[in-house]
Amino acid sequence: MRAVATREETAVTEVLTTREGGVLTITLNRPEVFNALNAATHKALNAALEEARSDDAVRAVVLTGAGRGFCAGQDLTERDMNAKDIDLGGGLDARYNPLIRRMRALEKPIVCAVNGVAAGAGANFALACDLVIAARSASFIQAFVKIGLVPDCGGSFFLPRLAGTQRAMALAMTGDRLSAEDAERWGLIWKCFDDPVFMSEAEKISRALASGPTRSLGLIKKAMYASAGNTLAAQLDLERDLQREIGRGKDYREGVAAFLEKRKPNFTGT
Ligand code: T3D
Repeated sequence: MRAVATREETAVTEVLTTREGGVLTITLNRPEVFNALNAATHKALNAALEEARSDDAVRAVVLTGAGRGFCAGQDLTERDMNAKDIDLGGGLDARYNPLIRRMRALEKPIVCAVNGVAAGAGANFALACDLVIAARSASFIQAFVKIGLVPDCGGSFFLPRLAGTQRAMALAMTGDRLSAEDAERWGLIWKCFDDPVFMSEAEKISRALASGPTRSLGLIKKAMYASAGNTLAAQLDLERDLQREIGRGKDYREGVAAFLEKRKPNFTGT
């Protein structure tokens, strides 16, 4: 089904969601604090991801930030620094880790459109997405060490795999700012675009994904992420199983028919 392009905006608080055709755009919306994450943001972000999961009309998701920043990580004003026992692990269990798992498990592509600085959990939220693009002026900071913490939200998993141990270590230990151009060069992100065309490029990419074979995109995600913990033998078995499953879908028949008829496929995501 190719959804008719309608523009509909919901929510006016910490997270904005916009629907256009099959694309759900989720915008972190606390621009005055570079979209730092507070409890309300977490709640709204979870709700938006649940909408993306449960609604078949959503076939691609874009995550971006309002204003100059993408996301400055945990809202540091929200923590009670006078508490006798500070248990940051509890917050990760309750809020951050389920979000990262939810993003990775979503069987639809998530494009992260990094519009500005991405720091701390904000940087690692970006890396948890499936395709990461950035405005040329954006940057990535593993800010944790600057406040005496360690990377979380999967940073210590994603970084060494994407950039190699040495670069990952340096980013985490120094908390230095990495430009979008270097992030692209190092393989942390897919591409960066000049600021004036960045959002339109993000729209182009997400529209193309939303008219793609959605189930196949979901299973591509599954295969790629499973490979990190698999042997080649296990991965070959997984690929066989996924191919068996996807080969029974309508989009495969449509893809082959379109190829043979020399026309563009009309994928329905089924
Ligand atoms: O607590 C737990 O649950 C553990 C989990 C932790 C996950 C984490 O994310 S820990 C890491 C937290 N994040 C940071 O440490 C980043 C802090 N922010 C910065 O380093 C800088 O603000 C930026 C590099 C992001 C941007 O720098 P700059 O110079 O362009 O802007 P700025 O002036 O520092 O920030 C603009 C405003 O946003 C400013 O407010 P003001 O002074 O205009 O009223 C600043 O305080 C506010 N802001 C930025 N980041 C945060 C924040 N407010 C609250 N929390 C923030 N994280």
